Amino acid sequence: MLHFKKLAMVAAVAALSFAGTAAAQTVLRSSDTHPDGYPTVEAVKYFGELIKERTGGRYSVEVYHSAQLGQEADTIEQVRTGVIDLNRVSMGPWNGLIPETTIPSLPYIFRSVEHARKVMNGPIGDEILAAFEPHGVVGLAFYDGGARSFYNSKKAISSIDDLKGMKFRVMQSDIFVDMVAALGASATPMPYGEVYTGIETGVIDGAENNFPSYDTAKHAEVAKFFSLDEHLIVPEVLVMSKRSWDQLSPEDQTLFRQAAKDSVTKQYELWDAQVAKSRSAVEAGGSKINELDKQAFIDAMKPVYDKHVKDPKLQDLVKRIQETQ
Ligand code: GTR
Repeated sequence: MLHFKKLAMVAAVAALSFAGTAAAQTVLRSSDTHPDGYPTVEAVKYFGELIKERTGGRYSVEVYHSAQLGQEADTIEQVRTGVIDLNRVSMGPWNGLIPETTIPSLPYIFRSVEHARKVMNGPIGDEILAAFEPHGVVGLAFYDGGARSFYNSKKAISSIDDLKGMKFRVMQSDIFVDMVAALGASATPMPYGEVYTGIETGVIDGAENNFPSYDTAKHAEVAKFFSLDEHLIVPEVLVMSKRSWDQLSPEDQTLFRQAAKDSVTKQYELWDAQVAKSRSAVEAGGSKINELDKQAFIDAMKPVYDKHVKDPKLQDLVKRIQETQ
């Protein structure tokens, strides 16, 4: 359902002979868990500016940041049923619903952030975007979510042995639970908004995420040890409710898809700047960041692949991603 705020748009009188026309303006509601100013929030705002400009003001976007509309699992239901029009979320919470989303959510599937950008912004990414459509949403674009590493309140992690017996929050997906188990630790799936209190009260020892989330969600205040094992590079996705999408003309659909793609470069720029800014901020705040040898972590992930990549179609996807240079 589109959210019509039928504002009479008084056209700015640009040409002298033009008295002004009235047009219906549709304001699309979009959700994001992150605070205002975060790269994904700003990228969706930028997407909104592009569609406003390119539709002559017929459409615009209002981003409800800071989880105002709920935690990711809830907003995914809202966008699937058409309660909200757009949503920017991680790939993780889609894993139980859309098999194709599990592949870019596998530990160490990407060799680097550059590799992930190349894959997700090319034909393989388009194929994964198309997999959203039978599930009530249209996949518009993938953004960068950087590399995720473990952080905790207890000690620096330098080897798998250090993780034994520890408890980490993960996103709500079986892959992440199995990933943590394969490292000898235990995982508790919980919404992002509960992680700070979870660590503070000792319900969990830590969590795993990228520098911008660790910093802006203030997890750095309660978990000082950030160990760079970079086990996941999970892309972010921008989706539109199929119900809202079906109300767009074919021309507008093409325009929306293009504007979303055009917002990706912007998000990458904002992302790179935010990673550097957040890393400095947490270091200044007293976080201890340590490098480690990743090979043993990579090797330990074999059972996760064996369990989650059984379907030949998914196996082929893994192969093509690994072959992408
Ligand atoms: C962030 C991601 C969010 C959310 C969060 C989490 O990096 O941008 O969409 O998935 O992680 O861990 O729940």
